[in-house]
Amino acid sequence: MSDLANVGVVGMAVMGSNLARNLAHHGFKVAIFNRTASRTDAVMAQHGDEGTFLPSHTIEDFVASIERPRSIILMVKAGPGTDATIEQLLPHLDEGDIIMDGGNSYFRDTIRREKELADKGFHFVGAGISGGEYGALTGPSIMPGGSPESYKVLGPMLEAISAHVGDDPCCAWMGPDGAGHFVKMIHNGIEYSDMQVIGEAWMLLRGAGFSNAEAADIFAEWNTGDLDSYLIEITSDVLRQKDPRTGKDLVEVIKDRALMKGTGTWTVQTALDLGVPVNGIAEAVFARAESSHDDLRAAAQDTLQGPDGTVTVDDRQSFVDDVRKALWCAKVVSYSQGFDQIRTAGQEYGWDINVADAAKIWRDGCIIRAKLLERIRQEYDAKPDLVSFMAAPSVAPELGRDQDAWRRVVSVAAQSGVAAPVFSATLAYYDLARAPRVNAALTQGLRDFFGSHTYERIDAPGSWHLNWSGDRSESEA
Ligand code: NBP
Repeated sequence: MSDLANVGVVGMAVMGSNLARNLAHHGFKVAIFNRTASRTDAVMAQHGDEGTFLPSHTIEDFVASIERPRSIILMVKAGPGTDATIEQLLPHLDEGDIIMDGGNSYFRDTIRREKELADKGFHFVGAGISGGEYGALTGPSIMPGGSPESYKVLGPMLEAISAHVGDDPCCAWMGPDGAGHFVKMIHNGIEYSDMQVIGEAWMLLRGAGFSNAEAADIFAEWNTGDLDSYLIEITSDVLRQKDPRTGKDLVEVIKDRALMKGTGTWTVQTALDLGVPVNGIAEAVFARAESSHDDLRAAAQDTLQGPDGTVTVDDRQSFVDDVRKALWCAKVVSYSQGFDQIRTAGQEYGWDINVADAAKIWRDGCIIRAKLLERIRQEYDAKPDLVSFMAAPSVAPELGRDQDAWRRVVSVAAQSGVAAPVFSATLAYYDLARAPRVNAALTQGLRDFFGSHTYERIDAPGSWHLNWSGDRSESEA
């Protein structure tokens, strides 16, 4: 048997080291390398006995320690670090070798890198990996994109180390070049809206006088039903946690400024490019931005008036049920928007993404894992060109059933001064989509008035213009 490694991992920070250990736990021989050698040494010192690792301190030795065609996984900080690492590797590689970038790279960078490397005779796989450090170690959700040939080599290894639902691995080929990183980007966009709707529900419960411990119990209860998901589960943990320094609820001593690393912003930027309305995800990104806009908040707190966020509730249990239903509806619509963006991008960029597969591999291992994903999988499996998950035959009646509660919650939030941007934006999206007539008719009339931008008629084909400044006659444009 060869002494060479089956796979190499570059980047021994938290994600790379855990992924390398996961590979080793599954019987793969793993070459490891990190720019700063001490990190490699630390992995060997702490975990070297967990499997077969081949550590190297130089990139030449690292490449030489891997069997051909080589599979090399990059787990380095996304951006210039990824390009720098590829540049260092290239002189030592042979035709047909595979570089997989498992970082959170922007999908357009992945498209560029895939082309550059394909021109040089190498395979480049952009793979989204979700699950955080624990997932990387015990089974993440993996979203690879690249050439089908490279998936033939990498696929069995990635599927082996991924999370599983029954026998189904939470790893599937998403499509060519940037498809994998695109799908991971949408995963993160949905993660933003998921966390925001949970936060909005918490603020409403808090405003109605529920303690954090009581809210934790409510979230735990919700986690036993349709809302069953990892994020709802850990919400209970975070709300129950006491601050080790003061003994207060930890959540009350954490500064209310939400930070971000960019994938939510990319999701919204790309949605705008594609013309896909994802207002739930966008409002979640903007809510984080507003939360950390210190100057704006200080100025507003000094000057702007309104209710103080206290929610007056007659029947506590009915209110809790309403908030649960509003959370469910807003979550369904946010996921629906994200999947619409995947479907549209698949068509627009020629990726032909199997949308059901994206739902399938998010059912476990990743941060947005949720019971809802199995339903999304089933709907797209039954109808791969499904236009909108929220309008699917099994989903629409449930939204119809719960929408009264959703409207009550949005009204109560507005009247009480509790900011609920995703609850309300998703409701507006729902109403805009289902209304037989929307305000766009007047928008087109105004556009034609001031800019001769023309309008379409409901009773005749073509584009039309009214001579607004003259005799107001109509002509075909
Ligand atoms: P970081 O994103 O913190 O990156 C640190 C690693 O990048 C270290 O190994 C560092 O080497 C290496 N690196 C840097 Br920085 N610049 C480099 C360069 N110019 N050349 C070579 N190596 C360079 O690590 P992480 O949190 O483990 O994440 C790794 C990747 O996985 C990232 O792309 C991240 O976005 C993605 N990801 C992270 C999570 C998560 O939960 N953390 C989840 C999913 C995906 P050094 O030791 O020499 O500085």
